[in-house]
Amino acid sequence: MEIVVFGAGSLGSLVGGVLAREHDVTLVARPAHAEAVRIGGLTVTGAVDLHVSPSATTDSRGLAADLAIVTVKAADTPTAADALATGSFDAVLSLQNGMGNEETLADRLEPPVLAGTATYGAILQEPGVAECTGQGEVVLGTRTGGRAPLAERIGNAFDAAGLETTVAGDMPRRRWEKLAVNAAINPVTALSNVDNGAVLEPPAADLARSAAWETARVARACDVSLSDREATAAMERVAADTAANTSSMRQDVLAGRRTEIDAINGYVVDRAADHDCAVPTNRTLTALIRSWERGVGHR
Ligand code: KPL
Repeated sequence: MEIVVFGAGSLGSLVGGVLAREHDVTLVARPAHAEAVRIGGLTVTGAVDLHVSPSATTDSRGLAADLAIVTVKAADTPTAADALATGSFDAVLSLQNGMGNEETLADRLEPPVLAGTATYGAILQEPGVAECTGQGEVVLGTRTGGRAPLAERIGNAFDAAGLETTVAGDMPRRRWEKLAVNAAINPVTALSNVDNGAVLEPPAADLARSAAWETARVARACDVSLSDREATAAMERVAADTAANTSSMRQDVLAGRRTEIDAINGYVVDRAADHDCAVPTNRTLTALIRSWERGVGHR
């Protein structure tokens, strides 16, 4: 299968690297990373160990493939969609954090857009080298739920490359579950500058659980069946599997980049307001990260 990974940072490089064992992969990446991959190939270390030679480019326009996997930050989704619209793809799959990305892609693109979640821990160590800091899985399926041959085909292609993949018929629920995972782990680890495993221990554990419970409550208000226990269990499973990982939001803060707070906890706060739900933990975490973003000039 020909696959373009659009936004090959840490997660995109890990996923693209695994897929390149079996498929014809092109990474769309920042200049230094694209150049390093072109010259010396892509190395993945840690829980996944491989060296592959995918194509790599910084030119995101006019690409063609069977599948485009979108792994850009949530705020960059509109720009990614506009660039993808200049190319030709049979399907598009979002493996991004936060809510709203698939809708943005589907509004701007003709090919079918599938929903996906990824719970791997990943860090881009240097140009050309990504580290897998926690085994996770990819879950994918149709955006509104239900089964589709296209999703099965993509799931089989991922499996053939050794990427742990589940094709799910309940993506709306899975997306909220992943939202609870990110709402709990990402801002707590970013604000306290700790690895993901810290949310399993006091004093961070209470805060993380509270963020996950609130997210589950808002999911139910939006008619998505996600219990408090399911949300907490998913968050604790991912935190244990990626205990040594630096969450993507912590990576963003450490690098002085804008975070995905709006698409994660900010989304929970907005949907809570629609349904008159109280979400004090998500509101506080959102305000703290936004305040940091404002202080460094991102707002
Ligand atoms: O999605 C992640 C992230 O860091 O954004 C997890 C799965 C929590 C891994 O750190």
